[in-house]
Amino acid sequence: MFESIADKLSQAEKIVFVTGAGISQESGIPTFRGKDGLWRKYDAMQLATIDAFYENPKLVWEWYEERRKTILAAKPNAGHITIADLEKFKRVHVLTQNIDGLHQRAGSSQVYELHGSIVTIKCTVCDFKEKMANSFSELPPICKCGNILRPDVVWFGEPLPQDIWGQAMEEASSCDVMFVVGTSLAVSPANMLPLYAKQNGAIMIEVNPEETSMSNTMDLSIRSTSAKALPELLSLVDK
Ligand code: BV8
Ligand code: ZN
Repeated sequence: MFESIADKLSQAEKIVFVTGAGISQESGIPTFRGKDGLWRKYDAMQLATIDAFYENPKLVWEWYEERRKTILAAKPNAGHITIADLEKFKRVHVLTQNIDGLHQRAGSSQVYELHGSIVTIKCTVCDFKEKMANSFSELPPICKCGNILRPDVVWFGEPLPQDIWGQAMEEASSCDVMFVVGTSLAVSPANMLPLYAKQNGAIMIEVNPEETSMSNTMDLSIRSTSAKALPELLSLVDK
């Protein structure tokens, strides 16, 4: 089984990874599923909305500040690092739903942050946007134009950044191999990217300890964790 995949992997020119919270789970960052998905008594899906923000911006900011501390204290794991290393031998693009920046910290250079980044802030009104230097004494922080600042992430009900989404669809539709790693594929439109690759005849490989809605359409679906399976799998690529 792996032999046939090994050949395809070695022949592949462009390899695309679609990743979700699961690839950062072994770096100590909670996923959105089950007990992980709860903060205080709030469901992540509730808090990650523009309505929740305007209803209680201080609460939403406290949630993001806590997540940012966890993320800045975390380190990329063998899953992130293996993907970054592969760039030495193959054209690699990472289409991630994660806002934690761990792919970039592992050394990946072609990372498309579909849902934004927790280390960038922007104004709710003017076009002010910058990387966060340090924590804010006051929450919610106020922009120099007098309006409140928000994390530069995509909340439910908000469109993805069109330029990044356009490029992501492009890469997904023109790859030879797509790895779908650590995502439940529960959130759209990101969960459509594997369909574009499948339609383009790409080899589809999934890494997830649990089955997902697309497991039975994969060429290979590995029930393991990303930090364990990705180094093994990518060791098959003859360098
Ligand atoms: C939009 C940023 C349109 C913020 C996020 C009803 C039906 C269908 C769709 C909808 C609907 N109602 C609304 C929608 C659309 C909605 C949506 O999909 N809702 C879902 C909940 C049904 N989508 C949107 O709103 C999107 N926008 O559609 O806009 C539009 C167009 C024009 C004008 C106006 C509007 C915006 C979606 C983006 C929301 N922002 N994040 C933040 O992070 O705070 S989504 C967030 O949740 C993540 O980014 C990620 O996308 C998602 C969580 O999914 P995963 O990453 O997959 O994580 P999860 O915990 O679910 O699963 C982890 C997996 O890893 C599991 O399978 C587990 O088994 C596995 N795993 C665990 N450990 C490991 C592992 N795998 C490997 N190794 C391990 N160690
Ligand atoms: Zn402003």
